[in-house]
Amino acid sequence: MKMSFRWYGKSDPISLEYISQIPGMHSVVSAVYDVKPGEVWPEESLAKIKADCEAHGLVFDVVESIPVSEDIKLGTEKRDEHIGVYCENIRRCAKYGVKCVTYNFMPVFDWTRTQLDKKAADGSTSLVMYWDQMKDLDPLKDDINLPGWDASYTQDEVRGLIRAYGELGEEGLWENIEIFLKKVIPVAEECGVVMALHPDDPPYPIFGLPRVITREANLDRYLSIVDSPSNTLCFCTGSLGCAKFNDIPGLVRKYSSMGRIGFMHMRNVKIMDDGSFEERAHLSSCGSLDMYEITKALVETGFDGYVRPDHGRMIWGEDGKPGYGLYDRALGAAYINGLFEVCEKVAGK
Ligand SMILES: [Mn+2]
Repeated sequence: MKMSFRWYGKSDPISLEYISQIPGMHSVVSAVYDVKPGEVWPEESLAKIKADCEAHGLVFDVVESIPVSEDIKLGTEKRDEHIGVYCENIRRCAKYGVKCVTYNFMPVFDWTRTQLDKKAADGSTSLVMYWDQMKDLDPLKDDINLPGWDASYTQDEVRGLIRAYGELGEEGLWENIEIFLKKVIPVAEECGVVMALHPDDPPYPIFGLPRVITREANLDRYLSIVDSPSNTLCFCTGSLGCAKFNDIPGLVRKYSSMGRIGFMHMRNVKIMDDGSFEERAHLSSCGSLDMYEITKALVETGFDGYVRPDHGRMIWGEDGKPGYGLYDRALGAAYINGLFEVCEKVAGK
């Protein structure tokens, strides 16, 4: 596996120097963040990220994300143009050494939490989703500003999008996924790029929006639409793992043995009795996921893709982008490195 770390570019308070000081760090996961979905990424921006990473002994070979525009997801009249731009962005990334491109198919909102700085007993903070804070919210009636939601939409635009997705429904979304994959995967194959689909977070419908990247049957369906080694999952343990119906080590073993995991997001999550969840430290004993079994499944199936520690807590007085501080993610990377070393030695690798 290749250990990696997400970096938000020059505006990220965490420097590439700090990232390079984390033991075993190989790859930087980044993107051109100042271009809207549906627009072409300037080559100079990609060249700059590549050069900055190389100056610190790191490799820029994973992109997270090239966003899929709402026009592609909804299948509007701009769809073909946006898919063309998407393919061009894959070609440009490949030209600058990118091997893996992450993306998702979540309608409107990338992820949903009710609080980004929930304080634990030890004083650390993390992202949480509590159902008692969600259950009475109706974005079609009320103005809602949940943390992390795209503030560039007005409440009326959000309502318009929610209605459009309501009309599209799950099968409509699947049709648009199929059109996208059939155009994009051949381009990725040509360029030697692996596309890695991030699951929906959390993996069930929110506010009636269709969300389909949620469970085994749907992951199977997604991968079978274009049966190619370039059509893979970004297997996010915390996203799929906040639903009890997903057996995470079992799914990792299955998809890794098929060669269909391009990228692993590794983090732990604690599922509460009512289905609410809290992001926790990476260690197995801190949450509901068995991180050892997950790593063992990867090692025993010969996984050779990218791994990154996903969201961390805020600890040691650090202040910054929720989930994306330095300290707890660096602890996560060190822990995951340890798990891999043990599993590889036990497996005689
Ligand atoms: Mn993730």
